[in-house]
Amino acid sequence: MGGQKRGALIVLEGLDRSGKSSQCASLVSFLQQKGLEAEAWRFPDRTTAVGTMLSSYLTSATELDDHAVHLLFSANRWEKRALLEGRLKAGTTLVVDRYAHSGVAFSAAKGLDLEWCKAPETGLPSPDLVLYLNIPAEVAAARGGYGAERYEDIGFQKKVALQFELLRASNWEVVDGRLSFDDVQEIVRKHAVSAINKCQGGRDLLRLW
Ligand code: 2DT
Ligand code: MG
Repeated sequence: MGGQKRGALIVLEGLDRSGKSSQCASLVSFLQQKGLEAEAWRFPDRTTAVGTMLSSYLTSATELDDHAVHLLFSANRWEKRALLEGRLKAGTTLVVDRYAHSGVAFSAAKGLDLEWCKAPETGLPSPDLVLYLNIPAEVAAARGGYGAERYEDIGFQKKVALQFELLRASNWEVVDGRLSFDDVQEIVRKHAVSAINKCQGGRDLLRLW
């Protein structure tokens, strides 16, 4: 046991419009109401200098080589690493909307080599739990439609889904994203609480991959 009770690194992944952002917000409120320390995070973090470049790329204000933008997305996680680990060690659970898995899946869907895409993420803190909100691209697209950002296109989202499948690992829980908001919420809460308990019980923080 010992004194250190760290927070859990919980990541929500999935296609655009799979429900990640709403479920992240709901999960953080739920955990805080239970008296736990919890924060909502998201990647890309568009507030940093690197994030500003990513945001301008995503809105198509600028063009960048696919490899270069991949490395910028990764750099955007590395620049937050010290803060992220500090929060976890201080006992705060982080609920993160997208992480390295989106980084790899979106770039590999463009045709970049999967192993090349994974390499720059190596050594980042590994999520204790990845909640993958699984939804067919057609169903996601029908949910009020996409915005105007890059990648918000059914054909591309289907390719992303195939790449996500290749990344599934033992720390993943696949949740049926077609269920009602409340049903998804209940499943998300159950898995999150179990992950937090394991971390408080002394589970080590692991590294990707
Ligand atoms: P949001 O719609 O969640 O703001 O994401 N993306 C995201 C990547 O290509 N690589 C990454 O590392 C991350 C975190 C997914 C904006 C878009 O950016 C994509 C959708
Ligand atoms: Mg988006």
